[in-house]
This record gives sequence, C-alpha cells and structure tokens, in this order.
Amino acid sequence: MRLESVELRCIRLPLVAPFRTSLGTERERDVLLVRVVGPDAEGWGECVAFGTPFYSYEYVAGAYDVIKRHLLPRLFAAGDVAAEDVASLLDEVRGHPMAKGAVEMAVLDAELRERGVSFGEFLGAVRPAVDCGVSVGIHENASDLLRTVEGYLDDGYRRIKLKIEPGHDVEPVRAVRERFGDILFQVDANAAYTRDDAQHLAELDEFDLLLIEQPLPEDDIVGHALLAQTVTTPICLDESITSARGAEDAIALGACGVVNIKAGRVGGYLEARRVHDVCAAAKVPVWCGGMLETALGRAANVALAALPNFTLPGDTSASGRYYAEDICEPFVLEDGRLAVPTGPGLGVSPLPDVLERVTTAVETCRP
Ligand code: OSB
Ligand code: MG
Repeated sequence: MRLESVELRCIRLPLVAPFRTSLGTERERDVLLVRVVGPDAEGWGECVAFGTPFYSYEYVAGAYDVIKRHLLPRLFAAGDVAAEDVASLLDEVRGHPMAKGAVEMAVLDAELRERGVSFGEFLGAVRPAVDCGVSVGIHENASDLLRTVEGYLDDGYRRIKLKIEPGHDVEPVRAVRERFGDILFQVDANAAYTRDDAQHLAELDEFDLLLIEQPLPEDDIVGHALLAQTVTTPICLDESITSARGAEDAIALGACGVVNIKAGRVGGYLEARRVHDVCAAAKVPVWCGGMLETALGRAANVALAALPNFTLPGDTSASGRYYAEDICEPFVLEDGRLAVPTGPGLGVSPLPDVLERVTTAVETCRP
C-alpha cells in the first residue's frame, strides 16, 4: 500500500493495580500507537515500549522520535510498501525493534483489513482460543500475594507466573505452591540474578515449576547455559531473545529449554513467527509474553499464541487484569481462554471516544 499519512498517538492508561517487578513499579501505562492510512485501508500498530527504558533501552519518547525521524521517511520514500518488506526497508536503522515492530504491525493490519484476512489466519493459527496465564507482580507480604493469586485462579487463569528477585523468591514460591497445590506455576526474574546465584536458584527445583524466565542479564547467553547445568527447572529466555537467529543460537548453546515470544522485542509479528518456527524445529516449546498491551496489541498476541508450537499458556491476560477501561472492546476470559479475533486484520478497533479521552499527544506525519 501507499502510505498517505501516519498518525503517532501517545495515550496513558492507569493500571488497575501497581505492577512491581525487579525493574521497578508500573502504575500507569504510556503507550505509543501508530495508525497508517492508505488510499483503501488503514491499520493500527502498538509499540510495546514503556514510558521509561527499564525493560529494554527503548521507551515511548525514543520510539516516537526514531519512528518520526528515521523510519517513516524510509517508508514514505519507498512508495508502495508491503508488510513483508517493512523490516528490510528499515534495516539500515540499527536496533529499535519495538519501534519497527509497531510500524510493521500497522502496515500488516491495513493490508489484512484490505484483503479481509485476520491476523490469526495470516500467521497460521490452529486454534480458535488460547489458554491464558497471568503474571503476578512482587508483593510485600505473603497474605497479599496469596489473595491476589487466589483472585486470578477464581477468574479462571490456567497458569500463574510470579515475578521474583533476590530476597523475594523461594519463600513466595513455597507459599503459593503449598496453598494452591497442583497448579501450572512459573517464575520470572527479569535478569535480577548473576551466575553466582546458581546454587540459590537451584532451591526452586523442589517446587516443580514449569520454568524460570530470564534469571540472568540479557547478554549472558553462556551464563544461562551454565545455569541450566546446575538447575533442573527449565530455563526460559525473554529479554535475551531478539531474533530468530538468536533463538536458534541460544537453543544450540543449551541456554534455554523454553522461549517467551514477544513480537515487539524481536521487531514484529513476522520475525515472531520465524522465532516460533525455529523453536518448533528444535522441539523447544514457546509461549506468548506480554507487555501490558492494550486490546490492540492483545488482539495480535492472541492470534500469535494460536500457532501450533505455543503449547504453554501465555501472559495474554484479559483486558480487566490491566485496565478498568481498554481502548477497544475488552478481551474477556472464558473458561481461562481468550478467543482469537476473526475479523479482518486485528479484528478490533479503538473506540473513538475512549481513545480521545486517554490521548496525551497526537501528530500526523506525511510524505
Ligand atoms: O518480563 O514478561 C515480562 C511486564 C512488563 C515488562 C516485562 C514483563 C512483564 C510481564 C507482564 O511479565 C506481562 C503481561 O501481563 O503483559
Ligand atoms: Mg519476562
């Protein structure tokens, strides 16, 4: 499609509850949305970068700047742009996968809406609904934590993930396992440990966790491979996996037995599908991670999570786990699952009045 204009829109949504990780506490979600407009269709992209660079180096204002100054001029100059060409057109700009992924998502959405094809159908979804887990932040005390987990289990979530950090690990894991018995249960450290913590992390082995997610720094692939020799719980990588080739290498090195796929982290849904494919070929199960997305990003994530090698429940929780009011019709859990949208493109669109109310800045860019 030919891009006539691209709207960059910053929105701010309060979270229903603060979300604490080893990286800090989020109370609201600043999100950058991209809307591409062509002669026959428009499409939406959601940039998963946060307001501050705590999860990775990308952040909303940086993504906004790189999209406006460096990505859009390249797409405008290209004339006719297909979603599958976006990554190569943007390749000479180093890094910024979340910014690139948001632009590619918007172009793909426009293209699929025009063709009448859903994200799920395009990506290769094999199921109409996906099993959902929920990511639980660090709590100061065990009784609050158990109350939160109990509420999510009552909602129907099929897997619990606890955020951990040094000082908040073995005891909360023990408390949840003892209280709730035989649930699907895993932990995420967001890179809070070091290679020296291997013996300590092995204390988690007795709790029969599905996996330990990203215990070590993003760039320490070899460290994860070494850790996997001490800890029997499977190691899952999140931050470390930034491409399909990186996933192949990490698997070959023995650094992970499971992979968390986040499309924004790898530069978009097309690369995310390639990560899925290399993991499937290596018989490494994957699951869909989350970045506290709005319903736009959630729609795409749920479609991705319906691919065949997504055999573990994802962090694809219902809208209500994050936001009192989402920007599209909310995703609602049904028997612990979310339905894969079937309409053209993302299959969901922002509600104009809600979108206006949560917007903090908007700008239209043209060729
Ligand atoms: O590491 O998976 C993570 C949230 C923010 C940043 C990083 C992570 C997370 C989550 C929550 O775990 C995922 C979600 O529910 O969207
Ligand atoms: Mg993670």
